[in-house]
Amino acid sequence: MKLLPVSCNKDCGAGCPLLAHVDDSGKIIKITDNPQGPPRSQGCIKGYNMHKALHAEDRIKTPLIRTGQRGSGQFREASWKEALDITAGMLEKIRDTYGPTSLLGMGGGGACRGVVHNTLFLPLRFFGLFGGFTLPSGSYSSAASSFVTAHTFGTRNVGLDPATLLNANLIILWGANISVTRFGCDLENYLQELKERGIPIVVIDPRKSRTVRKLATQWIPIYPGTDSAMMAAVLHVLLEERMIDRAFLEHYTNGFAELESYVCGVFDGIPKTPAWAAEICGTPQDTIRDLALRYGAAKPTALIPGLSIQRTLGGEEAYRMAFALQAATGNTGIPGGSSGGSVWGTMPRPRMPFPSFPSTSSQPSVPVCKWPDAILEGTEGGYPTDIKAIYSVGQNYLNQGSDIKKNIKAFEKVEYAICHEVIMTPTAQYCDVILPSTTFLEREDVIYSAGNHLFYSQKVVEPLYESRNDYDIFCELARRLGFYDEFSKNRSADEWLEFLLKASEVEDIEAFRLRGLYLGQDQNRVGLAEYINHPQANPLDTPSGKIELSAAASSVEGTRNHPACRITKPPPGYPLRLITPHAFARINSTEANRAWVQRLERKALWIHPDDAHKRGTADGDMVRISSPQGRMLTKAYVTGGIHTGVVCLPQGEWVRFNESGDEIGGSPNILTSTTPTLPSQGARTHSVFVEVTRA
Ligand SMILES: Nc1nc2c(c(=O)[nH]1)N[C@H]1C(S)=C(S)[C@@H](COP(=O)(O)OP(=O)(O)OC[C@H]3O[C@@H](n4cnc5c(=O)[nH]c(N)nc54)[C@H](O)[C@@H]3O)O[C@H]1N2
Ligand SMILES: Nc1nc2c(c(=O)[nH]1)N[C@H]1C(S)=C(S)[C@@H](COP(=O)(O)OP(=O)(O)OC[C@H]3O[C@@H](n4cnc5c(=O)[nH]c(N)nc54)[C@H](O)[C@@H]3O)O[C@H]1N2
Ligand SMILES: [Mo]
Repeated sequence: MKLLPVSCNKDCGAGCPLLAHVDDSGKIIKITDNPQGPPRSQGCIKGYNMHKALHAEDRIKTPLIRTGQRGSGQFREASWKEALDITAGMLEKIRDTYGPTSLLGMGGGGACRGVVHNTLFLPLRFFGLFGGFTLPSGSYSSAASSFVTAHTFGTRNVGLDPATLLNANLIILWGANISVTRFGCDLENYLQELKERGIPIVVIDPRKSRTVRKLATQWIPIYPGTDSAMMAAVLHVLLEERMIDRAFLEHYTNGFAELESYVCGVFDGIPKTPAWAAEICGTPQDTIRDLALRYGAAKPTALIPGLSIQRTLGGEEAYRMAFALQAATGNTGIPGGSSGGSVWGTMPRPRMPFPSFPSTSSQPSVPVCKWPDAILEGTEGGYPTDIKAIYSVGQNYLNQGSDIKKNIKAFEKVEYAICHEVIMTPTAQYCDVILPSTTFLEREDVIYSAGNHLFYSQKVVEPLYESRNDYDIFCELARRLGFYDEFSKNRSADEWLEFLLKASEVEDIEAFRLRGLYLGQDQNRVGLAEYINHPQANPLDTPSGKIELSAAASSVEGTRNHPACRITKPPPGYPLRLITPHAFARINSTEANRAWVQRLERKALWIHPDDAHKRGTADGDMVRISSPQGRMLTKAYVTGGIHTGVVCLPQGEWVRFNESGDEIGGSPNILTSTTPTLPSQGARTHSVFVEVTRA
């Protein structure tokens, strides 16, 4: 039996340090935590099951070429030579006929975060050298928060190392479901420790999430998309009770006066009181007031937002209000406090370069959540290019992008669609060529984690079936297209890794390889601490050099510069607010089809007993969910664990239709819309309005 350090590198950014237990025949028996990982780190069910995915029967085993209609699922097996020749021919034809930017280069949102085997960076390198492409810009995850973070702080390094949370007196998880979404391999365990020490942990969430059940000392239900209103009301109480740190605001921020006037109702005659917010948020005013009083008294307080609160219409404002609250209470940049910004991968990581890619700034781009619109409408619709081909690496955007019907039309419109995949996803079904990829257990790599560390992931088995590394696939295509030398620099993937490790800050590479862990020097970093400690020496890269609480650039045209509450109410006919959170046992849609994942996830619509009763629906009934975009059938899960007026369907299930055109696979993106939140152009998958009826 051998024990080999590996690292899960799924898109929760946890990058968990794990150990593969390999028997004498080379078979992986199980995957457990690597005891040499960083303090309090722990993997989860996703990583522990990776060997099942590795050996799963339904892996794509050979290259496949489509034979039936797009979406029919009819393919024939092909040799690598044939598949690569066909793919290179398609790329060449597109480049010669329409120019390279008619290719939509979709590199995985982050399906794989390896240094070499990286589904985001490798495609950018390839498409850049190909001559250009149309870039889906921003991310589904965090477009709105990234946008306002940059304008407010002038840096994205606003996170923290979780060890610093041990100094906190109060934790507010605002729409953050850490026990599921992780945001690092150790954050959950630090929060657990705080709970054991008696530190209150408040979770604000429309539903009783796993985090509410495991970590919370208080659950505050709220209507989705209304967080900025509750935050404004909290600020109102803090102002009224003189619990504001005026000196801190004066010293470190610009623009608070405007926000204060807004909160007090100077502009619109509406003071943003708890009574005002109670109706908007569906949360009792006493609960809001009590939260504010405890918040004001309990310094240091760490407010940790989920990304959920910004994947809403007006989600930019929720983040801006959170920044303002933390500054107004003097909690920014101190141990035990936080900036109010995202803590996920928002601190520098150890120096470890990756194969570089040509700058994407000169490429035509479309906001990622509008990719199907860009294909369907093209230059006539005001988009920069007419897209003729899709190249997708490590993503399932037909399913994961909003408005699946539109996505299908977009895939049907292009001349060619190509993907690298591990399993036959709904997106792969719509491709002309599918090139089978390896999983991380089949390759050697270093994994970027969410914290100040790196993980080494040894190759445990040789690539199974005929699968190949994405890197090797690109090399073969680059050879056919005439830029192999530039793309590969004549290095194999393993030679790249060696080369990059030598350029990294890791000194003892062999020890790193054997232990699986490299710890950066400082594990107690708080974002913005340098600025807070020495503001003159370290001004922020903002117009005032300070935290810009009222930045013109982060407001919508025609509105004021300060954070404001932009709340969308359910429109007539669609009275329920649907949220589509991330599921526990899988990452996004990856492996949603697998039996062991299905057993762990309830495929059903969460609905409150009052809402179910109004609709004559009982637990387990089939219900029809309708939105302006589409309709679907699923089972009802009637539970007091969700706010009235809100329903919940976890994202990621694979789309399937019955003969009447109803979605029956459980994929909520049949209901979502590509109309983004502005000005960030971010996805708003937690602002979906629906009606539910008994089917
Ligand atoms: N297990 C697992 N982990 C993951 C992922 C996964 O698919 N599975 N995906 C990864 C990725 S790609 C990302 S981007 C992140 C996503 O991270 P998040 O966006 O933070 O995750 P969500 O699950 O969408 O939402 C977190 C919680 O917020 C609640 N919520 C929804 N809308 C609102 C709202 O308007 N206000 C408030 N207060 N709460 C709300 C949800 O009920 C949920 O419990 O997670 C990462 N981690
Ligand atoms: N309704 C709703 N929709 C959402 C969200 C939501 O909250 N609600 N969240 C959005 C968010 S935040 C995100 S990030 C997106 C995520 O959506 P996607 O980026 O599409 O992510 P996955 O669904 O995980 O798909 C990743 C694919 O990569 C494949 N893969 C894994 N490893 C490799 C590899 O090494 N090489 C290759 N070539 N392929 C590999 C997997 O098999 C899988 O099919 O979904 C978005 N969609
Ligand atoms: Mo994401």
